[in-house]
Formats: sequence, structure tokens, C-alpha cells
Amino acid sequence: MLWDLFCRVVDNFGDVGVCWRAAAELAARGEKVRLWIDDGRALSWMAPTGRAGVQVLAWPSDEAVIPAGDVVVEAFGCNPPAGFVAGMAAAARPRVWINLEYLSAEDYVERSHGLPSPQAGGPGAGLTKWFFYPGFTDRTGGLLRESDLLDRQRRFDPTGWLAAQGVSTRPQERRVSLFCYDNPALPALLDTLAAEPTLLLATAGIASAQVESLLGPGLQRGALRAVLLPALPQPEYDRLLWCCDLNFVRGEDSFVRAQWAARPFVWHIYPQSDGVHADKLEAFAERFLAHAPAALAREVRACWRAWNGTGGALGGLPDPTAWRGHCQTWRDGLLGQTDLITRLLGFVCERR
Ligand code: TRH
Repeated sequence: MLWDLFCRVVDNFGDVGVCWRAAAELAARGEKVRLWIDDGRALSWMAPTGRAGVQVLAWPSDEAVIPAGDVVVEAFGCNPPAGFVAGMAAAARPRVWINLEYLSAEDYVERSHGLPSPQAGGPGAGLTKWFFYPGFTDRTGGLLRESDLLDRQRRFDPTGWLAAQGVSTRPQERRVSLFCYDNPALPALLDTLAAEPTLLLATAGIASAQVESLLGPGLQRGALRAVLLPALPQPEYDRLLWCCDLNFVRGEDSFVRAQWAARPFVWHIYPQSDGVHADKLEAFAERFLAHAPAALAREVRACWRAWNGTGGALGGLPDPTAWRGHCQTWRDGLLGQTDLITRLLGFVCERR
């Protein structure tokens, strides 16, 4: 099928990151994708070599006349251009129109996933748009996961990969990756990490800038040394997560990737001005920790809340062995479910 995937960049890299990952995986399964994007600059480092089967195109004007493909996906309710939608409404052959929503562990996701949104007015009057919600259960749209992910993880050599990035490793050193927003809890984290031999791999941009300003040009404190990384292509960022004993991730896409890495992770949730992110964080913690040992659940909750400024100061980190074991169990549970692209293909076929 030919897919038209629309992406508007609101801020940060999650809009592009999710859309690129979805487009690339559709192409890997033999689909053809036109990715229409209003600001594709981040793709120059996230996907520098592009991908056969994915064509990246500038967001069309409202007047442009473009015959739609078989499936139209708008990411995060970004509203495709009026002319494009009017073309869909006028076409003899109906297209499947999907709104790919934000990921959340909250209960409304199961209730809302797959619901129709009949268009009463505007250029798409008469059409139906379908809500597709990613999520953590069988009754949602699932999570993005490449078909070859486990194979690539199995063949991965962390030390060799780090050496190829110019990063030396030392035995007994804990490895921690850092991808976050501006975070007032970072000084406390650096103090905690400095108590044990630690290599902190700070991602390009705001994480690196904060680490550099807190540690100074020597990038050291106690037993902690830091390395500032360049912006990595998306598959390399995934590999960074596989290298580490603990990953600090943020937003939506890196948060999911940390779960596939099956290593302990701390989520810096995208902060929203109305504070609803606190509920979203608690909803995920509830699901993620439901079957965790009580002590671990307490420690992880306290750590996540402190990192997100929704409760308490950052104390020590949760017990690493129990934490890792729990992350593996959680990942294995998710692997038992079908992935988002498989569910999306099934959903579209049922509606065609
Ligand atoms: O950049 P983000 O904070 O994106 C956010 C969230 O998606 C949020 O929910 C949304 O509302 C907001 O954007 C608009 O974090 P996220 O989602 O993890 O996206 C980052 C992407 O960048 C992800 O695909 C991984 C990728 N990445 C690389 O490819 N290379 C890198 O070196 C790094 C650090 C990230």
C-alpha cells in the first residue's frame, strides 16, 4: 500500500522520532511511505542515510492537489492540509484515515483506541477518521518494535560499539546514559553517581550542556567521568541504551526504546503546563510496577518522582539487580504482545 504519513514538529524530537520509526518499519515490511513533514531538519542526524521505501517531502500547501495514497496517517492530531483532505473526500475510492495518538498508560487509552471520529464539517466532511492509540496492553495499538530488534540485540557487542564511538571502557565501571529536559535534580544525580565508578554518556543538546556546566570542562566528579556524545542516528541511539546499566530517557520514543533495552530506566516525562504529566507518570508506574517486589516498587517510584519534580528529593538509586530483573520481566511481557505496526496493518485491512 501507499501510506501518507503527516508529521508536524511541535518541539523537541519526539514527533519526528516516532514518525520516522513508524515510516521506516512500514517500509521494512514492504509498504511505501510518503512522510510529509513541516520541519525535517532533525532527520539529517536521526536518519542520515534515509531508507528505501520512505520518501521525505515538505508539508504541502493547503491549495496543493495531491491524490492520497491508500492510507493516511496524521501523527498526534496534526491535521493534514485542507486541499489534501478535500481530495480524499472527493475521491471515488475511500482511503483509511488514522490519527496516531500519543502514548499513555492511562485507562482512557483502551476505551478510545479504535474509535471512529466522523467528520461533520470542513474539507473532510463525510469522511471518518479513526483513533489509533499506542499502549501497553492487548486492547491498545501496542508499541513500535522492529521485527529484527531481538536479533540485532543478540548480535550486539557493547564494548566494540563504544570503542567505535571513541569511548574507552573500564572494568567495574557502571554505564549510564542521559537524555533529559532541563532538570533541577541533575546535581543530586551527579552526586549519587560520583559515589561509585561510573561512566556517564550524555546525549547531545540539553543533557550535555547541563552536565558540562555542572562538572566543568574536566567532566569529572569523584568516581564519575562523563563523555559528551554527538547527536546519534536513531539505530545508534538504541545501541547506546543497550550498552548501559541505567538509562535516563524522556518524552515518548526513547522511553519505549529503554523498555526494549530491558535495562533499568528513569523516565523524564514531557512536562505539560497543566500538570497532567504527573498523572501520566503515575499511570505508567502503576502498570510497570504492579508485579514488582514491594521494596523495588517503592524505590523506583520515589526515584521517578524525584527526577520529575513530582515528589521528594533524589536519594539513592533503586537496587540495580532487582531493578534489572524487573525490567527484563517487563520487556518479556511486552514481547508477548504484537507490535504497533502489525496492529496498524491489521486495523487498516479491516477498514478497507
Ligand atoms: O525529544 P523528546 O522529548 O520528544 C517529545 C516527546 O515525544 C513528547 O511526548 C512530545 O509531546 C514532544 O516531543 C513534542 O523525546 P523522544 O520522544 O524520546 O524523542 C527523541 C527522539 O530522538 C527519539 O526518536 C530518539 C532520537 N534520538 C536520536 O535519534 N539520537 C540521539 O542522539 C538522541 C539523544 C535521540
